[in-house]
Amino acid sequence: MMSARKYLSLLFAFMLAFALACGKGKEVVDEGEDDGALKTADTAATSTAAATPAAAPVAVADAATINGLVKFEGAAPNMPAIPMGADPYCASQHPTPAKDEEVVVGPGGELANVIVWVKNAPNGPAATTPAVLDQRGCQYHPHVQAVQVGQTLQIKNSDNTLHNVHAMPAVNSQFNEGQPVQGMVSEKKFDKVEGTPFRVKCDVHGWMKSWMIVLPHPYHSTSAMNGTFSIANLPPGNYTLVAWHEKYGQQEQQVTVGAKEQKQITFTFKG
Ligand SMILES: [Cu+2]
Repeated sequence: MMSARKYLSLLFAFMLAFALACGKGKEVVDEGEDDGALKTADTAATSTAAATPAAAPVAVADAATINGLVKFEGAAPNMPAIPMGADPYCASQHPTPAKDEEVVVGPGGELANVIVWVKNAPNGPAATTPAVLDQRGCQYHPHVQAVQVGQTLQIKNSDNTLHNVHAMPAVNSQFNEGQPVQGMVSEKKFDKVEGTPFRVKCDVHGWMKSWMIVLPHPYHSTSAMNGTFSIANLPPGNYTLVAWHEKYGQQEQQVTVGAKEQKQITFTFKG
């Protein structure tokens, strides 16, 4: 029974490969007969990605880069320690209690955890690497991020305790999923653009919060502890750059980048 099914699926795979090879004969890489089907499958995958209406050609040779800095002006608020006592495992992961991550200001007055993205960019190539949301030490890593429409989001539980990841988008479908075992990975995708950041929380640990947006392109970044961010491979053009922080809101700047330009941009948020 099983072997018949296996045979049928193999047969189907070969028929599919043959059909694709006929349809795209010119693209089949001629490197011997043994791996012909495999090469054809690769070519088919590439062709599918290139045919996606959202994809636009990017002149990589002319691509510009925006290198930015997010500054914080004023006295940095003192974030309270997170009381993790309700889950002894979580508490045990932080000999020095973890602080609330709502406002993270670096030693030189830089603001971390700001999502920066190009508002009116061409759709750009599809993401080839997954985005990751790790649950570690009963906190989300990263705290904020942008993902691309259709990009795989890997949600990991690196903790030896139960997490329940609860995404609360307004445009995309919500999901609410328990991850009871350390090492579990759930894969999710968002199929619609969602430019207003939404929360991801854990229903077990009330302090666990993360923010996300979903963009149609890869031109986004998140400010690091030293406030820097970088958006690469951007086709030359006139753009609106958006910077969003969960407490201090959203700012925009107009930016023009020429071919191969390395543009320096600074955002300043006031406390
Ligand atoms: Cu949790």
